[in-house]
Amino acid sequence: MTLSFASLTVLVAMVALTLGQQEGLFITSIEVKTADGFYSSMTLGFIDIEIINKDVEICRISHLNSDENDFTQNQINEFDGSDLEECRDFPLPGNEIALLRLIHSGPDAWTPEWVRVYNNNGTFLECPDGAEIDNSETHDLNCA
Ligand SMILES: [Ca+2]
Repeated sequence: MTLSFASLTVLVAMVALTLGQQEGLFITSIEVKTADGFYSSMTLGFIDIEIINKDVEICRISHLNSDENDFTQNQINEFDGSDLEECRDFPLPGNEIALLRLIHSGPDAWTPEWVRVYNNNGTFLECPDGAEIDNSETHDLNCA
């Protein structure tokens, strides 16, 4: 079989595009779901998020907050743009998160059901939780 130069060029371009889609990924938004339980909501506490990618680079969001009323029982909150602080456009090579850490501060506990991290391809990694976080506790979540 002989490949024409044109078809070879197309093939190389397709491979490069596919690799580029995996290599050029970065965070565009984060969603959190608060569990469906009477004590799941949080109004007085704060949540920081640290994300470590597979190159062991770290970004941090201090006091996660959107324009909406966040961390309400059985609700999903979305954080994007400047809400994401250091994690805005943070690279996710291979679409992998080595670790996502939640850090609580303040007096009011929160129970997250999951965290989802969206990339510029429009897909997301989901990091399941389900346990209450309070005081100065941290939760180390795996995302897939
Ligand atoms: Ca808010």
